[in-house]
Amino acid sequence: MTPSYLRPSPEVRAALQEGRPVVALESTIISHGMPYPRNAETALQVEQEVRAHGAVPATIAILGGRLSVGLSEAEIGYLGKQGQRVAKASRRDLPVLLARGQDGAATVAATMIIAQLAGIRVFATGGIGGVHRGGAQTMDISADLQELARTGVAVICAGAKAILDLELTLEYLETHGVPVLGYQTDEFPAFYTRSSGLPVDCRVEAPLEIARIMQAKWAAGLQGGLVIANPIPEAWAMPAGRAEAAIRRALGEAEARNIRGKAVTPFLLARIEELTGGQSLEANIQLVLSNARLAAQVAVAFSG
Ligand code: PSU
Ligand code: MN
Repeated sequence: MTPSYLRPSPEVRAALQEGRPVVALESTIISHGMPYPRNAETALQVEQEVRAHGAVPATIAILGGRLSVGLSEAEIGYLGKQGQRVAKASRRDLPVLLARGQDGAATVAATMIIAQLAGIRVFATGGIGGVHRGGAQTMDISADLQELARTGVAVICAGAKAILDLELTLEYLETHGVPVLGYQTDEFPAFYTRSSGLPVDCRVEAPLEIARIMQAKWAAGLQGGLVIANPIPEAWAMPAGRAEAAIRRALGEAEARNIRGKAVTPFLLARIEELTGGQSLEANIQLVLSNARLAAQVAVAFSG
């Protein structure tokens, strides 16, 4: 990919040139993860949270066929308003969007690729994609996992969305050599809830410790990313039974309506929000804010 596709904002470009901490943020969560206008409001709040903790936010999307790193308020509003009318762009979608000069919202995988091209090492999101339930049969495995295996970015998330098979997701990450660090937890969090009953590889207590592990991985020439799993703040965690009941019902409906491919995750998130009377959306917003905070702290430690 030639650098001419890359379009960093002046602020992000200056921060990177001066070695200041920058945090990448994805945009599929805006267009496909939450309803308008909460999606755009949340994206702006997340940026503020990154700033408040000493780093420069870089929300990433494909706009007019350019890999855009650092969006304006108007561009974030546009993605929010467009919602699912904008393409959900993962690694396989980038060539077409670039060649045609089109727009796309970047998934975790695409955001990692673009962050690495721009020189950003820390990325905050809600939850990574993973192996879907029944994935051993359907082979529905998010491209996010492959990307973690090959692209050198640390992804701060609240675990993988509980709509997935978390056990298989962790197996996949293990096979592909991706470290999974639990931030102040021994357990892999399950997005809407703090625990899954599944252990992380290693518990870490502080941002500096995370920065040292990132540094060691890449200095040793080990390619690929890291998962930093940060459980949803206690006050916003959903009762496990409530989350699971909504997930099961939404999964059944997706099956009955024959929803497939990249439409699966957005459908499930929207349905779970309806089924929980908006509680899952509040949880989602709060965990993203919490991840943005930790990511800024990690970016500050890593740049020091
Ligand atoms: N996490 C959220 N909301 C989201 C997503 C993640 O809290 O909308 C998005 C991310 O962009 C992630 C994508 O990369 O869902 C995974 O989609 P799939 O399962 O189709 O790979
Ligand atoms: Mn999929």
